[in-house]
Amino acid sequence: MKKVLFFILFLITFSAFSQKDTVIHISNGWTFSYGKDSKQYDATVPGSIYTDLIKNTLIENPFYSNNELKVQWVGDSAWYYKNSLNISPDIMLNQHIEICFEGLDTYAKVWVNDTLILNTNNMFRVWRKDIKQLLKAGKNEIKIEFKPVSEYAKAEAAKLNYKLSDEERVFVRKAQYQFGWDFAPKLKGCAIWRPVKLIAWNDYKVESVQIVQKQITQKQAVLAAILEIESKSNSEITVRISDNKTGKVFNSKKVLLKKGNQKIKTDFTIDNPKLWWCNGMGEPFLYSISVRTKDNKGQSKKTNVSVGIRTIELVQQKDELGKSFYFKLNGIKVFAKGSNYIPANYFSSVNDTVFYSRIINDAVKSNMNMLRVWGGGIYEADDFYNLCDKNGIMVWQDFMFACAMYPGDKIFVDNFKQEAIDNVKRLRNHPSIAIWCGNNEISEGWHNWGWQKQYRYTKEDSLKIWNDYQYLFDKVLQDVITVYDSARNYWQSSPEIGWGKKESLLQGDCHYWGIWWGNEPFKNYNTKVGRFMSEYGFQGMPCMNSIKQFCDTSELNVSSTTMKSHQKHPVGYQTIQEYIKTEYPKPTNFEDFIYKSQLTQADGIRTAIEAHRREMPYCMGTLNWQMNDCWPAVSWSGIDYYGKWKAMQYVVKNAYENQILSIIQKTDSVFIYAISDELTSTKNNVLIKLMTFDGTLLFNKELLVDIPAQSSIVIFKIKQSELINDSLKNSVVLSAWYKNNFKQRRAIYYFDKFNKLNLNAPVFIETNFKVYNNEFDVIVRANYLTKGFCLNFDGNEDVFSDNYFDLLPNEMYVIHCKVNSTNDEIHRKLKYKYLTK
Ligand code: BMA
Repeated sequence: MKKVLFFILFLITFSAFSQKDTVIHISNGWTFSYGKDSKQYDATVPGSIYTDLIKNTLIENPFYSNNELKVQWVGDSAWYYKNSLNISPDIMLNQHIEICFEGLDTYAKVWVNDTLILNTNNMFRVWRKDIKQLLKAGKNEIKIEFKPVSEYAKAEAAKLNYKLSDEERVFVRKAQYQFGWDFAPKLKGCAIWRPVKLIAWNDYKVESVQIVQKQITQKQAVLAAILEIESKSNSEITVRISDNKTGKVFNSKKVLLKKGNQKIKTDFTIDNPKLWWCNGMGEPFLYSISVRTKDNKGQSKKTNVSVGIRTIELVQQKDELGKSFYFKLNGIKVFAKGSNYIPANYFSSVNDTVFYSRIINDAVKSNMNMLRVWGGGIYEADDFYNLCDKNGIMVWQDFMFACAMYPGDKIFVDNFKQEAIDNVKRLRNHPSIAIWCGNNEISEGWHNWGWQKQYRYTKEDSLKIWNDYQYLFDKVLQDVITVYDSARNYWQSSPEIGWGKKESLLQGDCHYWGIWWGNEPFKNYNTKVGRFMSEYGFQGMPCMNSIKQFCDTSELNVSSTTMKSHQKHPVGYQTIQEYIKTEYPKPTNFEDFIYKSQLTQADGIRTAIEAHRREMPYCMGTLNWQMNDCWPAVSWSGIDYYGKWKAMQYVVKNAYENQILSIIQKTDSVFIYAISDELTSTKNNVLIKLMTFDGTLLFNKELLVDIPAQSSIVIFKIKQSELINDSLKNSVVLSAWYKNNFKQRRAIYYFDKFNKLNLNAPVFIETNFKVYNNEFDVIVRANYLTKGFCLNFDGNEDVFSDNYFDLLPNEMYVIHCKVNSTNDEIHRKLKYKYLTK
């Protein structure tokens, strides 16, 4: 009897608990049209006007050829979207029915049953409206009109008596790269780019849940759940915090709600907390915390939050050289290794998840622990940060401003303030977010790029523009962070100081563009090392297979219309060619140009990363520009739009291993460094060899070295004259590797530029295969030093564990390939190339 009673009680409690807000996704049934009454076409929501036009075969794909030019009219036109909402009588019983647009890009008017409910002006904001009074049971109509952004930008520009920028983008709160960037086309269309929902609720609404970490020790984490609640009356609710995995209730308490908006705080503790660590330092452990409210009517509302318990702080301490700039995770210094990340897909929508998984997976594979979400892009969707949380990728999060001065009028500032609030509230529970940063390269631009002269500002103009800047980033944004996410670090602008100034290497973060933009040689990376290198980069071509996806075979050369339109840097090809020339023989054809551009890019990035890591702890971070592409293009990326790795990405992966060796020549001596990000000291045997290119051993040494935790030390130093005489300079190779770590690519050093090396073609190159479990190993060996060895399987170069490496004479090198293939197929499809004179 007792059991039955318990069961009935359980059922009642359960059904009572299951009453909650009703959320209806409005994703099906959308259509769009060009003119108000013209023909309707199927639309995908979330999506964008460009992707809708492509799907309906109304325009050609703007990523192909130079179609970008043919579709500019899309961004200059008005577009209309509509849908009908079928509301059931049940839903109408709710006291409130709210429509929520998580992203409207950008100037949209929204009508429900012919009543105008919204007039939007910011792609990054969430737009909500209670529309209960406008709805009826049955069919309802929703209509959206998007106006082109230029109209608004022009009107805003005309209000100022000085020119802020040549670009209209500064007036429009829309992803800045969509107005054209040096890696992106100009396609400034409109979009319902994030989900549209109806939320039906009664009595009270939980607007947001924030989990605050108050104190963390090994024994206990003291946390608080802060619920932002809008209540329609005075009432009582119970707040219960529990662990979704174990069911453990951390706290349950009754609270009185007052009519109106309020914050409810519930403290709770987790004993012996498992901490969240970044990739390479430990497990990124996540708790799944349930925050549930229940009122006297039995109505319950639940929010799940993934919580990573950790402390993360930005440490800036004065020292004898300047000021440190590094992150401490759970009290331990972290050397940040990563990349700058731009939108994964030009036309962002929730479908980005596929792109996100691939990119975060690549970040982990590349031994990264940090990505910087760059300020000319977008605040990414929740899935991006969920994946970063899960995989231990820390995020440097810019706000969406880049490379220009912005308006300071009240409407603009208030609009941005709400954008900042929306996004900070949405993202603040993610343990991966390490820092909020105000903008990309505005402070640097203002002080160094000559805008004041270019736009002929008077003293007053300059003062006004700079004051507006300071107000936006030092006051408005700083206040938003203080109120909504006070525990997180805030940094006004990346970088703090421009790369032309020597102070940029002494404090703050640094974007070093002396190489590429300043045409300096790669060797300058060795000396231009700041405290935290948040940008530096060099372009490399995408691989041939990728290029063929957007370029007709008749146009496979850098002067073709298509190849020119997919290179957005004004002197991009020229710069690549100049740098290739300094190290390599002139490319013989387009394919050879692709190959040598990739090797050149890889050389540069390797030089930079190793230099940054050698200078640890002076330098505590290296984020190359850039991880990915938002469309198929020639750019600084290591991974192209289709996910194909360039040579650079292999270098990045190897150079970001926790332990590496690095060889460098300073004046008359050669230094070998051991660099370790391990949290404990290690003992390693290091082998050092000097060989002629045909394999004659000239010098051989084995060292047993103690490498302290998180350090960079010189383990071997020798005068060049003791190692070789000048006549051997161009025919020997010095190498060093950890004896017990074959995974680790060895450090290789040449005493001359590649085009001066005395290279002969190897007489033989052997390739053997070992096939097992749908994968195979390739074992290669050459009798002569072979540079830039590059394998491809059926045209794909990025299916291997390593590629684009140098083969030491007679060395057996094993490369793993994750392709299911037979011996026979491998024989036919496995090809390789290497550098020849
Ligand atoms: C960096 C970025 C971008 C730009 C890139 C390459 O400084 O912040 O603005 O695309 O350089 O030029």
